Amino acid sequence: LQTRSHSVAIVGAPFSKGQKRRGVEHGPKAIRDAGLVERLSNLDYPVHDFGDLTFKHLEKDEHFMHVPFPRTVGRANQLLSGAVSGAVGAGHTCLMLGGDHSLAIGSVEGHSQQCPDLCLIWVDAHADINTPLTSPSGNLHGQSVSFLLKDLQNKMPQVPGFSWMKPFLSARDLVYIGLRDVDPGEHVILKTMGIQYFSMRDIDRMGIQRVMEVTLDHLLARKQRPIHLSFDIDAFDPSLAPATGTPVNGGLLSVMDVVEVNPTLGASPEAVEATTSLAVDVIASALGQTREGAHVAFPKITEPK
Ligand code: B3U
Ligand code: MN
Ligand code: MN
Repeated sequence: LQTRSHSVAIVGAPFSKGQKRRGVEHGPKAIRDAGLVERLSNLDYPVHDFGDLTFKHLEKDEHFMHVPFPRTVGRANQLLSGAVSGAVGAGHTCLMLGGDHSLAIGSVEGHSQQCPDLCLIWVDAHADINTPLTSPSGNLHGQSVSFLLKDLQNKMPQVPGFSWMKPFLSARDLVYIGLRDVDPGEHVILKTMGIQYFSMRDIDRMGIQRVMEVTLDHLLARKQRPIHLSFDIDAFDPSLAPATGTPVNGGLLSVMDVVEVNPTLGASPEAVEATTSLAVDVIASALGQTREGAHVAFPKITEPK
């Protein structure tokens, strides 16, 4: 029997300018329509849905090198940062629904306003750690982590739109899970900075249970602290689902991002529904749903009259 100490705040971020395909801005609606609020309520969480943020596309927003929409992405993240900071400051566990993964810049930054000692678990097929100078595509959703890391500061150019923030995260406060598509420049960054990561191959070899043990040991052995879980749906492999369940056991999950759900890319309505219900499953297991079911309050085994 368990009552939740935390409430969950939902922040929708319908934004897609961190990459070139449109459609991912419909992610928040698609995930809500897949029954998110009901699932969270079934887990006994008080849910506060803050609705969707409204993002502006800035008129004058020339490329920076080959990076499209830098000011628009910077401004969106500044707005999101304030929303996440507000939700965490009010005592909620914050669930950020994207939108593309460039939004993690603002989400993690806003979280750090309230919890400067946070650590970051990045579940993704990609490392999203290109700098504008190493990025093959220019897309900011493949560069989010480079904006957060103190240790990369001297490799980062001044990107217009991001003067409101400073990098704050140490390389040792970050662990990747699920990598399977890393660019050459990213690989050098991971290796030279000594960042802990588990590729899909590592998960096959070690098993997800062991991967989570090592991850949490790496991040929490020195001290218990809030966890930011940034979950890119393109990471998804059924073996990763149990991984989301672990941080909550210690009650440490503080902010979770669920990003890159693009309902316009599904080949059929069934394919779209498969992805959105996967997103809801991942959120529910991150928030404590277990295989044996939800721990809703159930005071007494019913007796026959
Ligand atoms: N690493 C590549 C590709 C990529 C990153 N994230 C996604 N794709 N989804 C890049 O563009 O930086
Ligand atoms: Mn990503
Ligand atoms: Mn990805």
